[in-house]
Amino acid sequence: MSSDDSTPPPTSPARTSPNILITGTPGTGKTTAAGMVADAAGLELVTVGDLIKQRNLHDGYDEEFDTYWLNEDKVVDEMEEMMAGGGMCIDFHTCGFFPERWFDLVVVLRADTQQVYDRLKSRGYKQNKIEENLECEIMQVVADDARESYKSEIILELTSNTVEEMESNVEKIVAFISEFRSSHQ
Ligand code: DAT
Repeated sequence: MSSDDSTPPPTSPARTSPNILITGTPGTGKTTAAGMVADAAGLELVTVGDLIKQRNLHDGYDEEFDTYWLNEDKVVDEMEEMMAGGGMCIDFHTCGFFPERWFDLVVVLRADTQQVYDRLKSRGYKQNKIEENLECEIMQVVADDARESYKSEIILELTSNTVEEMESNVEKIVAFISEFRSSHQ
């Protein structure tokens, strides 16, 4: 064996617990699933939308769409240190700007447009914001972003229309985490 064989590639840092990204259009169930995964597997949960508001990682507020203008550089700088040790469960509705090296599994949640509509409506979203998100789900914007940004082997696309699907999704993700931990000790 040459000495090079023992050097891990720079894209595979020696994490003993994985970093998981749970992404998808708003209303697909990310925050619910991420909370369940973090609880069940003992990962630290970061809801990036909350982090952006709490630490001002934005470029102001967009009145029309009732949202903050994301400052990607500020978010990445803020999260870099917390991602370094592994064991993080990240929840955000867009994904391509995160460094590829951060994640061991990228879960893209999908839901039928009727489900997304009902969930966003009951959250009190304005009509234009609901429509924008429905179009995003129909056009598979987040799934395409994930495919362009991460290796296909680490992407898991899961539907989340029912509570049963959500529970089964959480089980799959938790199984991945257990497997990762036993093979990275
Ligand atoms: P997101 O974080 O993607 O915006 P959420 O986790 O806040 O979505 O879920 C929005 C609402 O829908 C919330 O009331 C929980 C519910 N929900 C999420 N996933 C579901 C599922 N698979 N089945 C039934 N309800 C679900």
